Amino acid sequence: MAMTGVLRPGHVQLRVLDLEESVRFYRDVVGLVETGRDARGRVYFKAWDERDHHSLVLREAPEAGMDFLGFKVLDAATLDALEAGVQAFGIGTERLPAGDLLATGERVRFTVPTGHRIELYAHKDDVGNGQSYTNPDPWVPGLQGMAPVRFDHCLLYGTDIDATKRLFCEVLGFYLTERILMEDGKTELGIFLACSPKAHDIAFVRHAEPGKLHHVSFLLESWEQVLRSADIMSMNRVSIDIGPTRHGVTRGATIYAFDPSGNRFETFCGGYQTYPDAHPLTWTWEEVGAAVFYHDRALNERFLGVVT
Ligand code: M3P
Ligand code: FE
Repeated sequence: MAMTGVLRPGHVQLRVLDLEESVRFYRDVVGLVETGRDARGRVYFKAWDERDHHSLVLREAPEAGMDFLGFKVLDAATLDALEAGVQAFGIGTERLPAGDLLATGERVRFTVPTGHRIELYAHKDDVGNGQSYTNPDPWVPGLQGMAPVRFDHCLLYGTDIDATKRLFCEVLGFYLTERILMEDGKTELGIFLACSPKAHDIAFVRHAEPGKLHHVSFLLESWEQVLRSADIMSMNRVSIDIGPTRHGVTRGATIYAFDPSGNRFETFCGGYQTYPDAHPLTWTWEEVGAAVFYHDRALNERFLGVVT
């Protein structure tokens, strides 16, 4: 097997202001499948084509934002080895017991230098995608809303992206796919990191405040589905930030919009596939507009300022 170590972003826990309104939004409008509720009142969802129990967890809180982002790793031995690596890097870790998140094994949690809580875990129950593992049909009838196929990545805003990049690349096995430079032509404003052949599994933008969420992203299968998701946003009076458009960085065809609590989310398709031996792509400050929004070739005022 070629893919070892960290496999993929597996779950994100978001804070929402009104739980039931948010449940209706993520279930009926975004079109995720509700898979459980726990004793602490959290609600769990998965995208239809994911097989692990959940990829999104909602928690009601007075302020929006992200509690933590979890990555699934290959197995328990990998979890132990990466935990030791994070500690050797100089970052303390905490173990959360199996079952603390429904259907999920032990998690190793730590705070990265950008101020975000990141977790690793090796097990989550497989609940299937609604199709058989034998002779499956290609999709499941009766899906609601935008119906993305999977939770894909997060873009996080925080302080020390240089040290976070080192941690992800030197300890967690990620590689740099693209970066955006600041005016000085040296400092990285944004970094795009992959642990897979995706153009990014996580991205960071340098920001004065630690631990901020820019967006949670869900994958759709075609440009037509992206357009349809924009229609669904309009039908439901969802606040659209930008799009449909294309990112220069990663080449995804995208829409950014806001959930009822103001958390930004993205539905997108496309982007390229890559490998760890690919030369990272660099975007200069002069072209930052095209890097982020390829058609407008300019940032909107919300891109750098509005985060939760
Ligand atoms: C994405 C994406 C930036 C581009 C963001 C790209 C920050 O959100 O999914 O490709 O330049
Ligand atoms: Fe994105």
